[in-house]
Amino acid sequence: MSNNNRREPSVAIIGAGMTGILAAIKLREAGINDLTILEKADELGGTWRENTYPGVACDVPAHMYTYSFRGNPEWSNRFARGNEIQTYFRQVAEEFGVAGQIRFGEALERSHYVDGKWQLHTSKGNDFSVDFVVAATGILHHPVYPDIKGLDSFQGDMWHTARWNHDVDLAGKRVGIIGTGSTACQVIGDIAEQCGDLTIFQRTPQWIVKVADKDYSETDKASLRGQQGKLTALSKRYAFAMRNTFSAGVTGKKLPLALMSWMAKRNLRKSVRDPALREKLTPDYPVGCKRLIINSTFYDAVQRDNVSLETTGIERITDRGVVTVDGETHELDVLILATGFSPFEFMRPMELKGRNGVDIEDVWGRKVQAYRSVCIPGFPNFFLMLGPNTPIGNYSVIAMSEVQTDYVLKLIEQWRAGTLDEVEATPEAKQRYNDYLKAGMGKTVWVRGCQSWYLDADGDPAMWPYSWNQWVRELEQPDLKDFRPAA
Ligand code: NA7
Repeated sequence: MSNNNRREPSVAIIGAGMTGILAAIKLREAGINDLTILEKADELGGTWRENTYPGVACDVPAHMYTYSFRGNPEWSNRFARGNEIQTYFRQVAEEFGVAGQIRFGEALERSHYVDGKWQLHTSKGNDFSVDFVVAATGILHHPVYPDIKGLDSFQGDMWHTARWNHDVDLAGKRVGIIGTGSTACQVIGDIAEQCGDLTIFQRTPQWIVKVADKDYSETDKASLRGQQGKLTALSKRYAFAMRNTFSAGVTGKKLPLALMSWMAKRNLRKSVRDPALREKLTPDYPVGCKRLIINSTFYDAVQRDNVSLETTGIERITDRGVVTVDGETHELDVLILATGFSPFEFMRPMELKGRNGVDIEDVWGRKVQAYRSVCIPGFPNFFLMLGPNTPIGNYSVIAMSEVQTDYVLKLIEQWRAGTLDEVEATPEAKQRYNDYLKAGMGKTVWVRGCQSWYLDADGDPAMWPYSWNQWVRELEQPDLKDFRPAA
C-alpha cells in the first residue's frame, strides 16, 4: 500500500517477446515496479528469435512494425528482415532497462489463483506469488507438424521452418517443402537458387499480392535519425494505407476488397507466364479468405528450371522422400515443413487454474474465447495479450499490443484505486462480447469457403470482424459493468 492508499501491485509478465517487452515498459511508466519477467528461452524476441529461416521478413511495412514511441531509423528494407527486427527489440529492451530484468531460461509451469493472489511455479523450481499475471506468450509459436503417414521414417534432414537447421547446406541438394503459406513463400524465394532441385508440395494455392520491397540507403536512414516525429508520420502513413486496403477489405468493405482481389489476380497473371502453372497456382476461394500473402519473390522462384510445383496430394512419406497419391516417389535429401502453427494454444502448455481451481483446459476445452480478447471469466487479475479475436487482417500486431496494454493498465488502475477488488470479466459479458463478434463474421471474407488458421473447430474465425478504429474506440475505456463489482 502506498502513502495515498493506492494498492501497489506485483505483476508477472510471461514472455519477453514484442508484447512482454512492451508490457514491461508501460507498467514501469505507470509506476509499477514490482515486475517479474519470465522468459523460457535464453534470448528475448519471441517469434523473431524462433524464426530464423532464410528469407524471414515481416510482411507489414517496417516503419509501421515498431513501437509508436520508439521508431527505428535503421531499417534496411521496407519489409524488415527477421534479424533486424530481433536486433530492434533487443535495443529497445536495453534502452528502456527491461533486458536486465528478464529471467531467462525460466518458464512458468503452474499458475494457481488462491485467495486473491496468483501462486506461480517456474521450471527452475521457484515459487512466488503476484497480484497480476500478464501472459505475453504470443499467438503463432506452436509449430504444427503435418499428420502424414511415415513422417518420422524420412532418413534425410527434416525440420519445421520455425526450427531451421542452419547446419545443413542446401546447395545442390534435392529439397522438398510442404506448404505454400506466407512462410513457405519467403523460404522458397530465398533458397530456390541454391537448391539442386526444389519440389514444392502445394495442398491449396494462395493469393499473393506484390508490394515492392525497397532498400533504404544510408541517406534515407540518416534523414530519420533522431527524428521521432518523421518516423511517427511515416508509420501513420503506412498504417493508414494498410487499414484502408487489406484490413478493411477482409472485414467486408467492398471497394478495398475489390482492390485486393484485383491486385492479387493481376499479380498472378502478370508474374506467371505458363498458363498451366498459372492454373495450378490459382485459388478457388476469394482473395483474403486465407491470410493474404504479401510477397515479391515466390512467383519468380516457382518458375525456375530447378523448381517444380507438385499439386498431387501426399500419400505418405518414406525413408527416401515423399510419395504422392499417384504413386510417384519424390526422392529428397531435405524435407522442409512450412506447415504453420497452432494458433489456439496461447499461454499453454501451462497448468493454469483460476478461482476455485477452475482449469483453463476445461474452460477452453469446448471453445477458446475471452472477453475483449484479454480477460477470461474465472481467472481474475490474469490478462491474455493478443488473445482470441485480436488479429486484425494484415495489420501491425505491435499496434494491437499497444492498445491492449493501455487497456490492461486502465484495469489495473481500477484495482489500484480499489474500484475493483479483483479484475474479472463476468461470464455474461464474455458471452455478449462473443455474440457480438459472431454477428460481425458473416460479412467477412474469412467465412467464404476456405480452410485457414484463422478458423476454430466450429469454423468461427478467431479474428476481429469490425474496423480497426472501432476496436481502438471500444478498448479506450474499460466498461466496468462488464466486471465483477468490488465487494
Ligand atoms: P500457414 O499460413 O498456416 O501455412 C501452412 C501451409 O502448410 C499451408 O500451405 C497449408 O496448406 C500447408 N499444410 C499444412 N499441413 C499440411 C499437410 N498435412 N499437407 C500438406 N500441406 C499442409 O503457416 P505459415 O507459417 O506460412 O504462416 C503463418 C502466419 O505467420 C502467417 O499467416 C503470417 O501471419 C505469419 P493448406 O492451405 O492448409 O491446404
